[in-house]
Parts: sequence; structure tokens; C-alpha cells
Amino acid sequence: MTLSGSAQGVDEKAGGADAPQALTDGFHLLIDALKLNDVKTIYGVPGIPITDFGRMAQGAGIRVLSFRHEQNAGNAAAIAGYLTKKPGICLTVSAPGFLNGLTALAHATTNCWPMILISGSSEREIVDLMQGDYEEMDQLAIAKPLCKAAYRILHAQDIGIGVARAIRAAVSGRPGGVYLDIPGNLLGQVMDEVEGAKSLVKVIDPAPAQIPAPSAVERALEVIKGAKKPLIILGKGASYAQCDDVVREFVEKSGIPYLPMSMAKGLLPDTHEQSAGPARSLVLKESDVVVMVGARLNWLLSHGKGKSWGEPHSTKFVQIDIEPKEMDSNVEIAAPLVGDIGSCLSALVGGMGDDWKAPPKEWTDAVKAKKDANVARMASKLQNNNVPMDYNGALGALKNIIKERPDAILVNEGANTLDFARSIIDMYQPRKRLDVGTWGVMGVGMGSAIAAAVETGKPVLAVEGDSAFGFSGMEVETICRYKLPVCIVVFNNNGIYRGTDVNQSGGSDVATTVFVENSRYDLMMEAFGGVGVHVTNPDELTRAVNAAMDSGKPTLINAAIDPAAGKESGNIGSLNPVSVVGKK
Ligand code: ADP
Ligand code: TPW
Ligand code: MG
Repeated sequence: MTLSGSAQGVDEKAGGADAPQALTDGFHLLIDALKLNDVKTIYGVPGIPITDFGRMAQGAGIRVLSFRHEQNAGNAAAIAGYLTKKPGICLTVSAPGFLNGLTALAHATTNCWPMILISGSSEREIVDLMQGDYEEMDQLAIAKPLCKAAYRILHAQDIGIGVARAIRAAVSGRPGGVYLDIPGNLLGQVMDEVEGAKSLVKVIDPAPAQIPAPSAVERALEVIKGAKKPLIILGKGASYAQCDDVVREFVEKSGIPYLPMSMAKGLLPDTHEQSAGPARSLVLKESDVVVMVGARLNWLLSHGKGKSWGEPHSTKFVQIDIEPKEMDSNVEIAAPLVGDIGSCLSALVGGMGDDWKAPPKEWTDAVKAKKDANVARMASKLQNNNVPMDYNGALGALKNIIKERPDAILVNEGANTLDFARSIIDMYQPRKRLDVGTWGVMGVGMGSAIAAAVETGKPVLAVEGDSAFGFSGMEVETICRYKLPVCIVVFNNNGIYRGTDVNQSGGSDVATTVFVENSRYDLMMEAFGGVGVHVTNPDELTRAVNAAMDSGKPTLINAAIDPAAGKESGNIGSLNPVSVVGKK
């Protein structure tokens, strides 16, 4: 391209009028580098120094979605990375915008999702002398400890390699968040257009297969063969890996009961006969060999030890993970299998042979009996038509909706709203459940819902605690602006955990966990031209959600939930520290 305006003018003075040298600049190079590497969408907030970059990227055919807060744009990029296996891109302005986006970058890294936070930054010379530039901050140094890798590009000719490095760092090995620092004046730097095009790098095979060692495969098979009560745990690494067929083959050929972690629900349908989801406590306590597939033995699995694992009885672990350092992180791993999940599971299936023996029937029968009993016990509770609604009644309605619309994406956050929905709503397809992830972070809801709709084109049902929703609620405007097929259901119980807490001092402020009573979140959606509905019973809820999903119109349903129905901290109340001198 031949640049018009000042860049061309400079060139003409330098090169003479006869043969004007074609120029490019940092703006164009960055856009070309992203496009060359298949970046289709950028999530961000505009401002100095990246406003024009966003405009030009949009002009060049990249979809650039503007949010109301960078954290939500970052959460959208993070979940886009999870859904697509390509880095989700978030674009922010310097210092405060960068910091707002950084939480999401750390969240992506913690969850092992590929994401790149591209942030404009101020003048290096002024920042490094701490002379007080506009939005001054040493962003590279601050980002470094919070993500997988952090790079800064100083010269236009390095943009190609900088973008390539960021992409490869984000998706190869254990995926994670990468920070890419773009000083404002880099965008305006000019270079020869031909040289510029040559400097771009297309990343070849960004996440190479990692084949496990045959001896490690054999060791793993020996351990599994020796089991009397084996269990498979599928984590969100397994759903991220997008090798759904081989996951199914391994589970079905082995005949071993499996437990899906929250975001691995639906990798196999929750109604699969080998699912041990509803018998979670039993299988964790009693299994003797556990095959971990893309799941970590962190707090969500009680670190692989203690009472919930049936100690003093000991459990042997086989662990499949792409990250070697994950092995022995919490307990001894009897058979570490380091590699990508597709390659590892294919090797295991290959090694199982035709004479593979299913696990002892006493074990699979015991799991099934427990599961059937728990499912039956819940079924009647879910059909209640109580007013005000409790979690069971409201979620029973949503369970039926997802059963009828299995390709919809379920976004879920809150405490009780999260924990009850996770166990009540069955999922039927891979990567359809998006939630708070490894940190249990509130505020991912609207970013996740927006990215899910944009990346997949499928309808989205976001089931949100009223507190959880508030963290990203302003993005209802974004949802309306881009006319996304998102239906938000706010479980409105007047507060965090419960709406019934009282101020211990007896003063006039309400308790710390309590919100304005009977708020009408549905009116927020109406403010931007979307559909708002207020519902008080499960039948109304069902009707409203179906109407929203049929129409595809942005909708917010304010579902009035009994303020007394929830539990402190949902299912993880035991993690709260207790005052030794007791409550006053
Ligand atoms: P969950 O929360 O569902 O238990 P985690 O986030 O704790 O899952 O664990 C996911 C694991 O999957 C991480 O340790 C990560 O390194 C691993 N992982 C991610 N992608 C792959 C892959 N393609 N192959 C192998 N392991 C992977
Ligand atoms: C970034 C702490 C965990 S759950 C929750 C908070 C504030 C809200 C629970 O109330 P909600 O659900 O959403 O109304 P319900 O059904 O139980 O009433 N800040 C961040 N992350 C977390 N996890 C918190 C605070 C928290
Ligand atoms: Mg609440």
C-alpha cells in the first residue's frame, strides 16, 4: 500500500517525486500480522493510544467489539481462547485500562486458556525516567508475574516476530495468557512496505502434538489394569483439547465410570451411563485408581487427599497433562503421562487391545446404584412450583430447557446459583458450560456470554446470581448494541448467598451481604432496547426463557428467588475461616 497523508509526504521529500517509496507503518503491520495469523475478533475498549488502531482494524475486516469495561473484554477474550484453541485478543489503553484487563489475563493463565492482552503504553523514555507521562506505568514489569509470557515491541520491523512469539507462547504447551506491550509511538513508526511485508511471520503449527513416551503409556496401562475400583476424572483441559471422539472412545472402551469437572460437563452427555457425576462423593472416597485427564488436583478436588478421598485408604493416580510440572504437585502420581490429551488417550486406547477387561461389576453396580438413588431423590425436588422460587424449582425449569436445546451455551456464575446449577443442569455437548473456572471468580458472566455468542453463533443462556451479575452488568448495553442472542436469568435473592442477613451492630446500614430488596434487573435490559421480564414462578421462567431463545433477542429475566433459600458461600462454606472467639 502507498500511504497517504504525512507518512507519504515524508517519503516524497526523502526519496524524490519520481519513484515514491511505498511505506507502511506500525498500525498496518500490527493489523497485517494479526490477520496473517487468522485473528478474526478483538475484544477491547478504545482510547489513547489505540483508538485509531481499533478503527483501522475494523476497517481491515477484523471484528472489533467495544466493551464498557476492559475486564469484561478480557474475560471475553479468555473464553474465546478456551472455545477456539486460538488466543483470544483483548485490546486496552495504557495504565488503568491495562490494569483492568490484567485481571482477565491472570484469570486466563490460571485456567490454562490462550489469550493475548495487547495494550497501548505511554512514551518509554518518559515512563522509564518516571517523569509523569499521561497514563504512565511500567506495564511490562507489572504484567510479567501475572501471565505466561510478556513481550514489548519497540520497532516496527519487530511487529511480525513479536506477534508470532505472543501467539506461540499463548497456545503451545500449557496454554495461558500473554502480554504484548505496544508503546503508542510504535504504531506511527514508518518503514518500507515491501520490507514490512517480509517481516511478518505466520506461526506454523502453533500447538504441536506432544506424544507421550511408550514406556509411560505402558506404565499407565499397568496401573489401570491393577484397579478394582477405577475412576476417570475429565477436566476442562480435556474439553479444551477438542479431541472429543477419542475421549469418548477411551471412556467407553475402558468401561470405567467417569466424573466430569464443572466445565468438562457435556464432553460426554451427563446422561451417559458411565457418568458418575451424581455419585461424586462415593467415587472420590472409594476409587483405588484415578485417571486424571486434563484436570488438576487443586482445591476443587481437595488436593487429592484427605477425608473426601477416603484416607487412610490410598488412591493411585494416573495423570495426563501437557505440563510436566503438574505431576506430583499435590500427591504422588503413580503413572505420569505427559503429552497432549489426544495423543495420550489414543496411545492408551491403542494399548488396551481387544481383550481389555471392564472394571469389576461390583464397582460399576455400586456407582450406578448410588447415582440412581441420588438422581431419583433430586427429581421430585426439581419439580416444585414454590413461590417465591427456590433454587431447585427455578433450576428444574432451566434443566428442561437445556435438555431441549442442547446446543445452547450455558454461562453460570454466583455462589448458590453456581453450585446448584452445576449439579442440576445436565449438559449434552462439549464446551457448552462456561463458568467461574479455577479461581471461582465473579464477573466473568457477561464477557463469557458475549464471546460465546460471537465465537459460536449459538444462543446463550447466562444463569447469574444477582451479585455475580452486578460485576459485569453494564455489558447488557454491549449485548444490545451487537444484537447478540443472549438470555440472562438473574437469580435475584436480594444479595450475596442470601438476602436475609442482618447488621450485627443493629445500625441502619443493611448487612454486608444484602442488596436493595426486590430490585428489577430486567429494567436494565429495557433501558437499551432489549427485552426485560420479571418472573416469580418456574412456569413463567420457562415461558420467558423459551421466548427469548426462540426470538434470539437480548433478554434479561429477573427471577425472584426466596432470599432465605441459599447457603453461606454455596457449597464451599467450609472454606471460610472461623473466628476463634466466636460471633458477637
Ligand atoms: P478442571 O478445573 O476442569 O479440573 P484444570 O484447569 O484444573 O481443569 O486442569 C486443566 C489441565 O489441562 C491443566 O493442567 C493443563 O495443563 C491441561 N491441559 C490443557 N490443554 C491440554 C492439552 N491439550 N493436552 C494435555 N493437557 C492439557
Ligand atoms: C472477583 C466472592 C463469591 S460468590 C459471590 C461473591 C461476591 C456472590 C454470590 O452471590 P450471588 O449468588 O451471585 O448473588 P447466590 O445465588 O449465592 O446469591 N469477588 C470476586 N470473586 C469472588 N469469588 C468474590 C468476590 C464471591
Ligand atoms: Mg444472590
